[in-house]
Amino acid sequence: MKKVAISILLTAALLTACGKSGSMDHSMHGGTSGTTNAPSPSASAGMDHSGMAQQASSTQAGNVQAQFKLSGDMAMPNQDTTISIKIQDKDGKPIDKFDTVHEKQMHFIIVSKDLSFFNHIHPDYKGNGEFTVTTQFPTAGEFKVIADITPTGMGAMSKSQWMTVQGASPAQKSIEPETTLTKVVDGKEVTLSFDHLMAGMELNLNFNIKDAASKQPVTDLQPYLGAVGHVVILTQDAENYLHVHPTVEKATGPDAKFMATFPHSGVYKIWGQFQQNGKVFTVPYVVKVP
Ligand SMILES: [Cu+2]
Repeated sequence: MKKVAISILLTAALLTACGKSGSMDHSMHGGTSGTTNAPSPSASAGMDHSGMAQQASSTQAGNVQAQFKLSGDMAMPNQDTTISIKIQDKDGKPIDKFDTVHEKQMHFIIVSKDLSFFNHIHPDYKGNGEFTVTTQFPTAGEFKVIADITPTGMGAMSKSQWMTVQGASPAQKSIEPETTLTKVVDGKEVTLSFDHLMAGMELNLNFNIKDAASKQPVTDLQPYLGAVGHVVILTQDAENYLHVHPTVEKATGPDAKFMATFPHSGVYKIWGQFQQNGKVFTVPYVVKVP
């Protein structure tokens, strides 16, 4: 009797936790620490799915696994590489229904180990739990691939895997926190600000976008993936993936506002993606969260 009561209590607590972050589609995923998912130099790209990040969260992420596989034997820099992502339950049975979130059933992020390379693409759904995407890696070395999905009824979650691209890796760039969060990309001057920058609580991010030459506010942003923009945040080690959502979806600039929760203090890289004149531009930042 007592056991039943405890389990009901636990369920209630979990439901509450879900409700809180569930209202924001992918608000934040990922356990905060202890994911030992270090790249193994010998592992050929993604053949080993045992090292995949199992990120605990308020979703049913623990009941879902992803197998990342290359169609060929190995990944080479600057060559078309097809990756298959199979989504299964914990018994290996395909999960075949996915919610469309921000116009896609899967958002797929690729970053280099030093986070200097970022790519955000959308695999095609082949049915029966399998997605595929063809892309190119820019260099040799370690890359993290992250699949962001919402299996129907199971909540938003992300699954990731380190992949090795063959050849001699270029030198790693250092990831230094920036004090000035103003960047110029593709003729736009974009300034990131926070209402309060601290770990463990929800905060607001604002991207203010000007024309870099005229300093005039940009007011003609176009919807990108159904919203004013798309923001991805990763911890410095790429182990934690935060997916952030706009607070005002239909904005057109000069401000683009988002909400996120940094799970712990540390260094994070943030990519804001926006669209103007039919072209997407990506603005990166590195911040230290106290
Ligand atoms: Cu996407």
